[in-house]
Amino acid sequence: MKTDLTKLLGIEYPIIQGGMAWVAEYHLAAAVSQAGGLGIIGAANAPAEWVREQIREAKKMTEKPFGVNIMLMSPYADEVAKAAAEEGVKVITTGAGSPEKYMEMWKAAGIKVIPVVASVALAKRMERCGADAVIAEGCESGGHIGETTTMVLVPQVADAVRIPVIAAGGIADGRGIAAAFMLGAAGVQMGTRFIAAEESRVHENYKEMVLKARDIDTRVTGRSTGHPVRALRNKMTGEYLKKEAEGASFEELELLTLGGLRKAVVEGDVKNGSVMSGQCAGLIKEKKTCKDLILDLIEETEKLLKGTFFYE
Ligand code: TUI
Repeated sequence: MKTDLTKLLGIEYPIIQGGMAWVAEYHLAAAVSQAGGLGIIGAANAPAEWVREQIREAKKMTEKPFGVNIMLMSPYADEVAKAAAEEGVKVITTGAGSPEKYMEMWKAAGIKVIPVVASVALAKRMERCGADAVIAEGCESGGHIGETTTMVLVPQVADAVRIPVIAAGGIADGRGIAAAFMLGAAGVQMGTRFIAAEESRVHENYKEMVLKARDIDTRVTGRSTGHPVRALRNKMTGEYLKKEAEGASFEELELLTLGGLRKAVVEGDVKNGSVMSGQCAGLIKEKKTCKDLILDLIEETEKLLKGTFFYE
């Protein structure tokens, strides 16, 4: 399947795996790249040494391109930005901020830079400062989110920039991918769907919770603090939202989430931890290997697109 995105990155299928904190480690990233998509190692809040090690391990598992996601709110963002360039990573995606100050260094190293944006204004700014593509991420996504849905963000970003647009947020099957193309995207980024991949090292309790989730099971905490985060509803989100409604301070609320993602992903504490997930969890019913998942997604997408174009 050829699109402007597969051509830009030299990959077989226009599917990027989200750079999820704690979840997107090298086993998952290498499996996605081996299957013809673009795997991503999520640097999240980790120091540069951890990221270097991850990149080296991924290279042992695949010769295909993979990327690193740099979470710009991380205290280690500067050193990780430099380390990723030194390790010869082919693609960098960024989240939770603007990567303008690293752009010159990354472009000089020949890296394809793809920032995640949640608004048209940031998409335009990213194109001006040399981004190769943008990921337009709607608020159906898990984790840290913006205000606008995928359905309305993607076509507005596609109208505003000439570089390829990748749709993210709410996409978990071939119908979502086909819809993203209709909205003007050249590819998709999927996060939650890959949590339930066989190769993902996420705790079984977390995977089970994603597989069992229904349409209405996510909650957004932190709207009042300016750090909205979407996760599956549990004891933690219940307590958080109650405290938030009572006007609790930022510090008190932070105590409830601090280390919460690690608790859920690594320890499997899906009651007190933060089980970050997109709204599309309700669409995900089974675990699959990355290879089966990507091949099934592409087959379903192609079938739908053919149906669309032959319709009279
Ligand atoms: O970054 C994400 N999703 C994330 S990061 C993350 S780590 C975390 N852990 C605990 C608490 C908080 C975060 C979990 N999920 N997605 C990409 C994304 N970027 N979504 C929205 C944005 C965004 C928002 C505003 C990007 C830029 C922006 O404004 C930048 C500017 O300067 O205007």
